[in-house]
Amino acid sequence: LTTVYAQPGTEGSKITFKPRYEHWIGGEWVPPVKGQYFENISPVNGKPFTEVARGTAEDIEAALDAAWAAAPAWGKTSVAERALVLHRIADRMEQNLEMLAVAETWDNGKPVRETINADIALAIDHFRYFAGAIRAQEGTLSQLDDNTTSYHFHEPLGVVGQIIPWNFPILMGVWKLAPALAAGNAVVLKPAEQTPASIMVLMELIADLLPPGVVNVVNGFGVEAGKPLASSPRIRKIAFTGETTTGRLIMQYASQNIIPVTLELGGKSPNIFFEDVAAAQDSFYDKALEGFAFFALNQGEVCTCPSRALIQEGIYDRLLADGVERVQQMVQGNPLDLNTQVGAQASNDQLQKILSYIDIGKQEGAKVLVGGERNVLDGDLAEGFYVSPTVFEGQNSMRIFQEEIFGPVLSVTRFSDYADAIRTANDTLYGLGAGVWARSGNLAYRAGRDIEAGRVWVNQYHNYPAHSAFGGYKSSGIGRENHLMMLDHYQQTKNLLVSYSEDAQ
Ligand code: TXE
Repeated sequence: LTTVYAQPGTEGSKITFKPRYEHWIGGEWVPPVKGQYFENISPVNGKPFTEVARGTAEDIEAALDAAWAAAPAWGKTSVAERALVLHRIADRMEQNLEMLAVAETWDNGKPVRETINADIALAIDHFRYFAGAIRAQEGTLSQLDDNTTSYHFHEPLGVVGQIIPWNFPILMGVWKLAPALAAGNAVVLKPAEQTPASIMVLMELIADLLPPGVVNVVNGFGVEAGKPLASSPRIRKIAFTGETTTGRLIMQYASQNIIPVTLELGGKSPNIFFEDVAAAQDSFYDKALEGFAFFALNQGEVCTCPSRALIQEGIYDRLLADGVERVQQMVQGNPLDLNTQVGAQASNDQLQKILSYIDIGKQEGAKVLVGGERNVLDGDLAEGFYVSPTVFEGQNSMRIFQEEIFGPVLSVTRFSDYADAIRTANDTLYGLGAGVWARSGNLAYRAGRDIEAGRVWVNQYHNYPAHSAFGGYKSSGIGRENHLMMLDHYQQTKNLLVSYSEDAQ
């Protein structure tokens, strides 16, 4: 058994992983039909700590059976009852916040100060938000004439499929689960093979709060378990977060069954610093520097990672020098240490991908200002997957400016005027996030509207409140997550057109 503490001896932050996790189907642990398992490795030390059921189409079928058995009754519960269930889940998570945070850190490699303050805290709030949203949702009624009324009802879809990535395993799971459950659907969810354990810890924690079969989790690999789920004629919708190329496949599968798809895909988000941020050396400038350094948050494994910094000429040298200094001060180390700001990459594959992009950047002639290598930590952590936060200076046409690296790697370039800034910002396949730093409200507003991205942060970055819509323009996806508009993605509209006339028409 692997027992992990954030602060050894603190019972509240202790998690003991099971030696083996089966699938979670119909409210029970169910072994995989084919009897196969895979090792789950902690990025913290590069060593296996549990094994996990390796799902196949047969397991997906069993999960769909359980979900379809549960869906009708769940869809008919009152909104008050469903909201109460979501509140109870949130309360249970809150009572176990540190334990969940440590489980997430061990599975994914991210610092525990983030899992405590962001991942798990945001997930809890997400359940609460959708508990409220579903109670406040109303249908519509129009009176077409004296005798004819047109009602619009929201109805659940039935059973939905959800496929999530490894960068925020619990939070991405909850972003999808909370609205789906609030809307009255049953779910089959497939976590990422790199981070299968923490979500199972969550399932075990909330097992008694949900009717069996309302949430089912089948672990496994993309083609073996994800594809049979996404291509099943027995789901009424598929929600996916992951790579853009996988998103294309998901759309193809869904087209066979004519079901709705929501996709949250890659990004290459610009972070634009206009000259007026540096009017004086004050706290606003300091905040902008923090914004510059946000590329390393979550080790850069964030779809909205502000991985391209565009700095206006007049402040270029000063802001870049101060920004690099800020990056040098970042504390990288054991993710379980509460002081650690930058932890480990989620997998060895991801580590290798990032290192290869660092090589590509060097070969392209970009200049390394800080970092640019693997960080080998001492002792037990020597085999963990750590990359030093890296800042490159180069041009927007380079691959390191155009391709998603998904690591703590920032590519910086300069711009002359407003038009140049917007042109460079939009010169990308993607359109997920962007940052604008400016004191002038008019300038910030204009830039916010001119950037082709679903989320533009102004004078802040990496803030994810449940009640702000999140999603991509261009190749970054389809549909939105968060916000009550999300309920639309998990409901269908029933129109009841009624004549109350007693007369023949
Ligand atoms: O993604 P995949 P990977 C980006 C990031 C990263 C790259 C590769 O740049 O380096 O993608 O990561 C499941 N049918 N993002 O390879 O493959 C898979 O099992 C059905 C950005 O991990 O898209 C996992 O559960 N499912 C991103 C999920 O899809 C399939 C977050 C994501 O894996 C499948 C993650 C298939 N054919 C990576 N193939 C973001 N937008 O935040 C794979 N899967």
